[in-house]
Parts: sequence; C-alpha cells; structure tokens
Amino acid sequence: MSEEETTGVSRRGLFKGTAGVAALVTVAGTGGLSMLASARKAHAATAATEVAPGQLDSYYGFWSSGQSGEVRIIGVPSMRELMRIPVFNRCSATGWGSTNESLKILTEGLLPETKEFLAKRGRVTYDNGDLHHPHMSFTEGTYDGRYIFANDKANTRVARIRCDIMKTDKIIEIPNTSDIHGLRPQKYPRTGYVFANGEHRIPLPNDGIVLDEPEKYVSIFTAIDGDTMEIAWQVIVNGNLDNCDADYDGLFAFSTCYNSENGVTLADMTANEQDWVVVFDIKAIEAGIAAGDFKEYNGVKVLDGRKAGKYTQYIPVSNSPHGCNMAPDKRHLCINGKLSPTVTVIDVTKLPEVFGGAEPRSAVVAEPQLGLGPLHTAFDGKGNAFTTLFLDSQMVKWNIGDAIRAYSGEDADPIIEKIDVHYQPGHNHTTMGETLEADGQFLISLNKFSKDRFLNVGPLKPENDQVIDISGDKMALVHDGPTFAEPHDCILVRADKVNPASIYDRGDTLWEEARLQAEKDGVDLDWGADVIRDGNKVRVYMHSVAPAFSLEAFEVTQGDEVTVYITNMDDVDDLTHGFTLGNHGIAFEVGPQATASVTFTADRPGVHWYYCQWFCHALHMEMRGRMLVKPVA
Ligand code: CUK
Ligand code: CUA
Repeated sequence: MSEEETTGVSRRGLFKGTAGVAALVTVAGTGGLSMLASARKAHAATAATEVAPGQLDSYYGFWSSGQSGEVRIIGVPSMRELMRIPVFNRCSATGWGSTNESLKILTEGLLPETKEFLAKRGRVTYDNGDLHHPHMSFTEGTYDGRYIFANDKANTRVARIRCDIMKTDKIIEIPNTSDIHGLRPQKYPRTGYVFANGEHRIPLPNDGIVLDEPEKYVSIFTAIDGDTMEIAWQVIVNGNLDNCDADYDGLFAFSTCYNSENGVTLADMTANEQDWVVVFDIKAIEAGIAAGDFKEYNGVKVLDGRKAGKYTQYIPVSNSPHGCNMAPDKRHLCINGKLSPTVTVIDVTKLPEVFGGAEPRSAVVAEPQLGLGPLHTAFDGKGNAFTTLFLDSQMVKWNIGDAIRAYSGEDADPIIEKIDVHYQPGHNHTTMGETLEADGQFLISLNKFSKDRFLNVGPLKPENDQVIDISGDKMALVHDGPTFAEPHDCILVRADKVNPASIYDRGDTLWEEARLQAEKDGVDLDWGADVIRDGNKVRVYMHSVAPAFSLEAFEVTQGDEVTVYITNMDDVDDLTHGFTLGNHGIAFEVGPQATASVTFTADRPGVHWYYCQWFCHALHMEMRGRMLVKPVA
C-alpha cells in the first residue's frame, strides 16, 4: 500500500499545505510538532528550488558582479553557479587579459587619451571594472539570446557578451561623460540601441579649464548601436543620471535623476524636495541628429536636451529616485523613490501629450506609499509589482491597478503582502520580468548584507541573493544564495531563449588576426607544428589534441618577441585544453576548435616547461613541452 492509501495524505500534499501538516500531526502526535514544522519548512523550500542531480534549471540567470567586473551565469531556481564570464576583470583560468585575442577586445575600444594615460603607467588597459547592469538584447519585446550588454561604472565603458559562446566580444569607452551606470537595451522593435547613463557630471569638454564651476558640469545620455557597438548619439541632460529603461513601443527611453540641484556635495545633491525622471523622445532625437542639431565632441554627435522641449521632458518626482522599471503591461513605468517611501507610476501612453505641452506630472497615474527605501521593482506579468525596501529589509508585493485606483481617490489598498528579506535588498528580478513574457514564477532579491545568514567567513561577508517563489498567492522565501562582491542586478531568462554552442566554429572571427598571420607565414593554423623566425620575432604554431601539443619543444633566443598560437583540434564537447608557460605569468584556455595566442619577450635563458592546465585526459599531466631560451652570447 502506498503512503497515500495508509494516511490519506500524499507526500507531495504534505509538503505543500498546512492541511497536510495538520493531518500528519494527528498521525504522529503533538509531541513532534515543532520538529515537523521545521521539517515542513525545509521541504517546502526544496520543493520549489530543488533541481535534482542531473536535472537542468529552467532559467539562465545572468548576474552582474559589481566591483568583481565579471558576469556570472547562475542556474535558477537551483542557484548553482554555472559559469563566469570575464569582462572588465582579469581571469587566471581563461587568460582573459593576457591572450592577444582578449587584449584586442580590452584595448581597441579605449579612447586615445586613455591609451596614452595607461601607457605612461606601463599598462595597455584597465585591470578593473564595476559591472552593475547586465541586460540581454531584445527582439519585439522579449529576449532574443544574441547578446548581453553591461556597464562599467568605474571606467566609463560598455561591454557586449556573445551568448553563442558566452564570451565578451566588444568593449567600448564612452567619451564626453563619466561613469556609465544605468544601462538598458531598446526593447522594440529590437536592440537596436543600448542606452547608457553617465552618472557623474563633468565639464564638457573635460579639459581641466573648468574646475569649480559645477553649473558648467553636464551629464550625458548615450545611445549605442548594439550591432556595431558604435555610439549613435548623445544627449546632454539637466541634473545627473542614475538608472534607465525603455518602453515596449520603441518611442521613449527614461532615466532617473537624483541631482536636479546640479550639486557636487552630498548636501547640495539632496537639497531639493523633488528630482525628476528624464524622458527621451527617440524619434525626435533621431530627427534632430539628422537635421544637424548637434555639436560634435570626440567624434560623437551630441544634442542638447537640457531644456524640456521636443527631445526631452522632465517629470518631477520625489527627491533622489533610483530604480527605473518598465512593466510588461507595456504601459506603466515605475520610478522607485529611494529617499521617498513611494513608487511613482507613469503611464507612458500619456507621454505624447506631455511632449505636446501637457503638464509633466499629468502622466503620473499612481504614487503608492510602500515602505522605506524603495530601490527597484519587478513584475509578475499578472498586474502585480514587487519592490525592494532597502531600509525596511523587505519585499513588498503590490497591485498596479489598485495603486492607480487609490491615486484617483477610489477606496483601494495596493499593498498585497510584505515579507522580510535578509538583508537590505537592492535590485530584484522576476523570471522573464523585464519582457512581454513575464511569467511570475520566481523572484530574486539581491540583498546587500548577509550578516548572520551563513557561516562566518571573516569581516568580509558574502551578499545574499534570495529566491522567492511567487507562483502562488503568497510569496514564499525558498533559498539563500551567497555571492561574492557584489552583484547589483541580474536577469532571469527562460532556458529555451538561450542556445549556446558546445564547440567553437573554426571560422570564428575571435582569432581573425591569428588566421591572417598564419596565412602570411604559410602555415596551417589548424594542424601546424611550426616555428617561424622573422627578425627577432618568433611565431610558434602548435595544435593540441588530447593529450599532446604538436610541439614537444621549441627554441628561441633571449630577447626574442615570441608569439605562441595554440589551436585545440579536439572537437568533443567539453574538451578544453590550456597553455601555461611556467614562470612567465602566462596561462590561458583553448576551447574545443578554438585558437588562442599570447605574445611575450623571452628574456629568461633556460628551460621552461609549458603544460596544459585543463584536466583533459588520463595523460593530462603528460601534456607538456619545453621552451628553450638560449642566452645572447
Ligand atoms: S544600482 Cu546597485 S542597487 Cu548600480 Cu542598479 Cu540599484
Ligand atoms: Cu590538455 Cu590537459
């Protein structure tokens, strides 16, 4: 007999509802009550987030990592970390920042003056970044699996990750502005533009002539062409810029501004009672650029949108708004109050009237008081919103329709439920919640503090990214996920939207320069085992097939500039090799069917072993060879 037949309760039923627990308590007697309660809690949690061994998650989570400078792929709901994608940081495992291929990406988009500044310090690029906002490209209002775009607040850059191989393929520095913070792709008809906010105001041009005249500082909104990663145009705004979003009709973009005072000190920046949301009319800006209504700075067309008019409108909201979130109902933009306990709801269908001369606040249709420190809002696609309350350490679920009714004087309470999160949440995100396919399954709360939630690992504690099951009427906190410094944001993408390759295409443009060089040298990049001497330059071509490199040794002379090209000719899923050159600070990944290379000066006479550092074969330890460096006589 099954358990259900003997007790009248199925195991599944038990873990789901209180009725089941009551039944079990009767069976077991009241003595086990507290034990059972905690067992039920534990089981309820695993039921929602458990992904059994060998099973796959239903969502790809793309996590930012703040000052760690990378993007992480997390499986949701299990919260298993699946991969790290180096972007602005250095990576000891993959060689990001030391291979020629990655250095090309890390350097080619830097401004000339940045290259010069770095060169004086003996460097070719920045070693750090502050990556807050990873967002996927859109087609017709939903994720299309092509790219992830991300900002670097520290060094004013924007990066693009190719989702077919989950590697960064472009990084550009944004001129005329300082510190890219808010970043969102255009949702409709496609990406299209990637909108990026310059947060900190600087003089334009920032040439050291203007120092302490803050009224001459400006903040700039940038539209990048996501296909070419070139800057399409920039708009100068009044105040500074924080977070941004775009609508679902391809007409408007929005940014929160927390410094309408144009101040440079904390007291100045928070003096006004109200700040604003800047609304950008995309079509009008495009027409203005086409009509020549711009000035060029550093080769970029910059349009002046400081005065409200045909290009921009400024909608007053309470002091220091932060998050800027467009609801999947295509209509409601939620502006999170931060210092104000409110979220301001703007009806984007009223914006054409505002551009036509209507009072800017006429587009505001609700302003519910939700709690202290509202920072970001996510959506379930069923008319509900979830807002993080930083100061209250809570997540509040509220209904947009009820908030609108309450604002218009009807008797309605928008707040549905509040739960504690641990602790001090910043961003939150729902499954597919920033798309027209929001599905209301899971909500992530990215909490800035974990305090007592994990084993103590010293003064630096992890953050805590919690999973909340929102599929039922009640929010259920189901998982704690510790993370290293410092995810600000994430997106949750249904697994079928992303379809990465398992091995590289030999024709990939990533190693185009290696391909051209091999052609010039008359060697076979795929199957080569060649050493080409060209003056004091030496180019070493080898391929790897487990468990061997095609060259067991090569010889160079002290002072030679050596480039080693490694091609991994294994074409088996998951068969990555590596190349580590001992005592040279060189190590990199070579994925199946990929080529990677590194250039260095051979200035240490002697025998130096190189080896494969990716465990690839039973004879992996034997996968090695020697570089012989002859001293100059
Ligand atoms: S910001 Cu960090 S919590 Cu940079 Cu998106 Cu709001
Ligand atoms: Cu190849 Cu280890």
